[in-house]
Amino acid sequence: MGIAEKEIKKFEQNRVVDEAIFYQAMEEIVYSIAPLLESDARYQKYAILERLVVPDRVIKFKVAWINDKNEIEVNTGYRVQFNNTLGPYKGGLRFHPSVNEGVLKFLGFEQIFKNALTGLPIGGAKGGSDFNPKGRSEFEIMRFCTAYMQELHKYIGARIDVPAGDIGVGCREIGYLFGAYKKITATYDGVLTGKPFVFGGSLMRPEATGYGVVYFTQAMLEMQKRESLQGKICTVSGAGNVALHTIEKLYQVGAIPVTCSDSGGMIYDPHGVDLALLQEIKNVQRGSLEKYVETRTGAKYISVSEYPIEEHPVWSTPCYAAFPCATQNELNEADAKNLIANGCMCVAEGANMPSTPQAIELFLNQKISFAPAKAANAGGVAVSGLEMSQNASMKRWSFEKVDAKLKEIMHQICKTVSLTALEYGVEGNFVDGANIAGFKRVADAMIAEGV
Ligand code: NDP
Ligand code: 2IT
Repeated sequence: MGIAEKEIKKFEQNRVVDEAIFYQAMEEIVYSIAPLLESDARYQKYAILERLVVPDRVIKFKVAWINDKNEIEVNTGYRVQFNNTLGPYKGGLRFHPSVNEGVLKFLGFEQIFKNALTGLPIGGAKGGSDFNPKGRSEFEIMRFCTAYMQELHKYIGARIDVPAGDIGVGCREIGYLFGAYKKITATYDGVLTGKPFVFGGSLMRPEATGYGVVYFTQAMLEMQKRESLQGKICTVSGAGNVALHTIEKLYQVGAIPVTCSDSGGMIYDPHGVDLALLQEIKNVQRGSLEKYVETRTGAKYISVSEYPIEEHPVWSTPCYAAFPCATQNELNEADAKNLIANGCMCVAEGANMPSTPQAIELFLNQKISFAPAKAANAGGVAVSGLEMSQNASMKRWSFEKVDAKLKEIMHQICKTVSLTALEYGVEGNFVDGANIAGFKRVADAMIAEGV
């Protein structure tokens, strides 16, 4: 390929604003809230939906930085500030090569309703970059974060917009981003959440999303008079922050998580995955899951190149409850059929929108206890909200205090979602329950704030 073609290809890659994923998220909400729009004319009169589906602003910028070979690399940075009716914009940053405006619009849109469900004063946003952190040195990550913040700092603030982590952005990256913000602006405030504990992070923020998913699942199963997770085989996808803390909490409640996965493949360990080994491989070595079977010889590693077309073998593993914790659309109709055929009774979404609409339809039709992401994984952003409270009051809370509050919030969300579903004639449908309850809270506040 000649230099001109190479340059054109680079432009091509950056050209598309693929909104399909955003439409998927939007359609689900619109179908769920249709009965509400019909029953209450105010929502149409004040054009709530028309106003909600358009972000307040999409900030897109260049991030030029220098890699370890002294070469200049250029990435695209974004922040989608979707809606700040309930409080400052709030939502994570994702560093992954698949990031584009459409992906961040879907995530930011979902975040509005998720954050509303927590009952905390936080609006909805999402941001990130198409930067791929894989294989980068610590200093490259640091330089990228500094360059990214060089632009982002203009648009955020403790009372304006408070980013946090998501895929590819954990405690380490938040630390570098915070350090850069502090140096550029000469201010020390809670402008990001998920910070390391030593400079203002909340205890339990790293654990919050995964623990919250399990708390929500326990509450849902109890409410629906289903057997608890105790002694049950569970399947989990992903091997990042959310997956590992879901696995940790599953063990604590007596369940047996037997799978996990990353972008290269999956592990099936019939006696339960070895969490300490996983933490060593993913958090310390930052390596591939393939290494797991070098130590745990009784476990099986299946590489993505061996996956059957259209199916993800995590979901053909028999289980009582399944926890998709990797990424969007990772569980499709064929996977849902496999889960149901193997006796799965419960699916709880740790990732954002991991199940396709066809998979969700099957779960709901089959009366599977289904916990949608915006309710089930709200524990992460809820503890981010608690971190903002701690920062604003210059206080630190104990692990036990944050854990108790997280549990209370997850139970409260479960109750709200269940009661809302009942009130709108779709008992047990937590998808509609979550969408209606989240929408209503934001919509009523939008009406009260005026246009
Ligand atoms: P991490 O970066 O810590 O982990 C992501 C995991 O998912 C990794 O194992 C990664 O594999 C895998 N993964 C990511 N993208 C893909 C892909 N396209 N195909 C296959 N595997 C993939 O992220 P988190 O655990 O923080 O996030 C996981 C999910 O949870 C996301 O949907 C996120 O939006 C959601 N979430 C996160 C919250 C948080 O507090 N962090 C809060 C609420 C939701 P590999 O290591 O090989 O890249
Ligand atoms: O999707 C999510 O809720 C997150 N990535 C966490 C957002 C936050 O602000 O803590």
